[in-house]
Amino acid sequence: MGAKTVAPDLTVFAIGGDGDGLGIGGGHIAHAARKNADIKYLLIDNRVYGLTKGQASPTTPPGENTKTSPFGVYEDTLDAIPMFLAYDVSFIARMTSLRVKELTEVIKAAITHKGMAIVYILSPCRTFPILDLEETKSIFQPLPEDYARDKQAQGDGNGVLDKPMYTGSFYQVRSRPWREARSRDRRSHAEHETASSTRWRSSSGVSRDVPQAGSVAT
Ligand SMILES: Cc1ncc(C[n+]2csc(CCOP(=O)(O)OP(=O)(O)O)c2C)c(N)n1
Repeated sequence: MGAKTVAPDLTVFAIGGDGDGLGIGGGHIAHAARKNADIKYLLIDNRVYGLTKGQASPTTPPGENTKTSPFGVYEDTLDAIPMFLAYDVSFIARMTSLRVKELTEVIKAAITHKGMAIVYILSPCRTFPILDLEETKSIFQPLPEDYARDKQAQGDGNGVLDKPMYTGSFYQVRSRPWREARSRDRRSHAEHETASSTRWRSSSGVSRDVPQAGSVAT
């Protein structure tokens, strides 16, 4: 969000894994979503903490043996799509790295979208093959044409273990103001207020003197 703030004309991507986006740094998504920051987040899910050599992540399926689950994962799996819907992320899509052309189209749509876009990409890891390559190829199906791309769809067949696993855009809100526009409007409003009055007024009606620019508050 910092990069977008200083260079609003840039298309800004954030790219990370399931461990990063849903575990270690998962708390950030809620806040980027409520600001509707105009960033494109590619969350690449290989169902494991790969770089650190194979620990269970929030999306490692139950029963899977990993470095941190020698007797098999016993937790339930985190379902990212319903979570993004609950956060009101304004563009949500799921695709797989095994379908490069469709993935390219989804990423293009995410770039065109004004506001926060998450492209959730299922991507089997060759070193820690929790997502089996052939199985992954066979379980994906395009989202049905009549799929309701609204909040009613929350949690409905979008689970991380559901089969078939649908790919495509689950949700898109076009009319919500995005963070950079809101902050620009807010700033120009505040500058106008400051120019016309030296008194600060809270929304509850309390007011007090505000020092002029360059003066020293006592
Ligand atoms: C706050 C924090 N904790 C731990 C790490 C160490 N770390 C670096 S990569 C990584 C695994 C990330 O896994 P994932 O996001 O699933 O990506 P993958 O390596 O599988 O592509 C961890 C735990 C870190 N970089 N930052």
